[in-house]
This record gives sequence, C-alpha cells and structure tokens, in this order.
Amino acid sequence: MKVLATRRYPGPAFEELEDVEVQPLSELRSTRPEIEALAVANEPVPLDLLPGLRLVANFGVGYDRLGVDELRSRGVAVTNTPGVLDAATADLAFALILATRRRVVEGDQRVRAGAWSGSWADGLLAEELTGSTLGIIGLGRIGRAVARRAQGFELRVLYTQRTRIDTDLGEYRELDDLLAEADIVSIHAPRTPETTSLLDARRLSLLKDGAVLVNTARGEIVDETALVGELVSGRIRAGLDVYVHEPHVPDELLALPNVVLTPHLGSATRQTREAMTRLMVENITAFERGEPLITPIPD
Ligand code: 8YV
Repeated sequence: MKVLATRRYPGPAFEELEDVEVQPLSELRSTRPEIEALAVANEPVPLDLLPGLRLVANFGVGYDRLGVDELRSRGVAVTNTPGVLDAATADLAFALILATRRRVVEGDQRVRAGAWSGSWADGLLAEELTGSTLGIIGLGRIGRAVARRAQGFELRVLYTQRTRIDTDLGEYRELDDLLAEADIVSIHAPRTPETTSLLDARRLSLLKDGAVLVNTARGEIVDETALVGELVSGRIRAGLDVYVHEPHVPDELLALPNVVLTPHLGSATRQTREAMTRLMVENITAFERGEPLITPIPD
C-alpha cells in the first residue's frame, strides 16, 4: 500500500513502513491517485489531489484540522494517537502552571538581564501553588493525568465535563462556577464546534483577579482577542502552548510579564513522539492487513 507521509515522523517505527514517500502537502502539485494512506499531523487533507485515499493516520490525538466530515462522507478511515501523549501533555500543563504561578520566566529574564541587584527578598513575590484550587476543563485522559499530578501539590481539584462522571479526582462544577472559584484553570478539552470559543469574553471575565489560565489543548477554545485584552490589562496570568493561528502568536503578548509562551510543546518528548509514530504506523499496517484499526477516531 502506497503511503504518503507529510514528514519523516520521529522514531524507529517509521522505518517499518515499506512503501512510503515523504513530502509536505504544500509541495503536492498534481493528483496522486496511487496514494492510499496518508500520515499527517492534523493538517487539512487535500482530497482533490488524493482521490485514491482510503486511510488518514493522524500523528496526534486532536484531529480538528483534518476535515473529518468530508473524509467520512468519502468513506476514508481515520485514526489518531490517543493515550500515549497523556503524561507528556499533563507534565507540560504543570510546567506552565508552575512557571506562570511562580513567575519563573520573569525571574529568568531578570537574571539574564543583569537586573538582579537586590537580595533574595527583592520582589517577584508569587501566590502559593500548594493548597490552591485547580479547575480542569475536560476530565478526559489528559485532564485526569493533570488531576493525578495535582494531588502531589495538595491542590483542591474542580472539574467540568460535558457529561458529569463519577470520580474521586475532583469535585464537579458547572463551567461558570468553576471559572469563578478556581485559582488556576487548565484546559483539556478537544476542539469541537461546542468547545470553539467556549471561554468567550464573558466567561474570561468570571476568572478571579490574579487567576492563572493554562491552555495546552487548542487555541480556538478561548476567544484569543478577549484573552489578549485580559492579559494586557494585567488582571490575570496565562501559560499558553497553543494559539489560534499557529505559529503566529499575538504581538501584544510578546512583551507581557504575566504570560508564559511555549510553541505547542505538549507532546514534545522523545519518548512520546516515538510512541505516537509507533501507534500511527501500527494503524497503517493493521489497515493494510485488513485487520481492525487500533485507534480509529470515535464516531
Ligand atoms: C501534536 C497535538 O504535536 O496530539 C495533539 O493533538 O496537538 C500534538 O500532540 C500536533 O497535533 C501535531 O500532530
């Protein structure tokens, strides 16, 4: 089966693909009817150029940019890589929670600028993390991994979720109540029509003064213009790994001390990326053998 991969995906499993061509989608110039499977990283799939496509194997758990409705209507199977990136993404959420809450980047910049002139007591006082309240939006696999880490920091955990679940990982709250009560809010929901702009200007205004918002999910879940307004005013703090128009980051954020910015690093550990490649390749080979897909996207 002829596979097109939009890049050489990391790790040894990629070498197991027998008939693979590596080419970014932006370089496809003509129709390629012989391509039956596409290995892709949440990029829009050009079905007009790939009329023979039967499988899209996504490198990543989120598949919001693939154009899934169109793929389904043409009978193209779609897989993703859930589970293997939960720990890495939860770890990054905590890195952002700690960095933002404890003003780590401001401290780093002060040292590098040669501006650390006072004593240990000279400013940069933060709010304590231990004992504070964490609100998790989306208690799926990644949200639960964040909740488990929160226990080690003695955080009180609130969560909100489309359907209320029975769990001892946190207390359920309606979204608006969670936003008003939490000291830190971390987003772990997929981007869907229901979650796009879920945190709009009204909901952002519910956050407490000095609250921390962390987003390692998708930029589109937050109204970015409203978020920029809240951050420019200095009312809240944020740790952001995702943006609406990646790799563009709103200019207004770049000089702000109350924001920590990372370039979509959620799954970016060697072990996790290699496991993502392995799961993607296993889905492709299962399809090729006519076996059930390992992780088809949910209906
Ligand atoms: C990927 C991600 O780096 O899995 C996801 O949903 O956002 C990241 O792990 C990105 O989607 C590229 O596939």
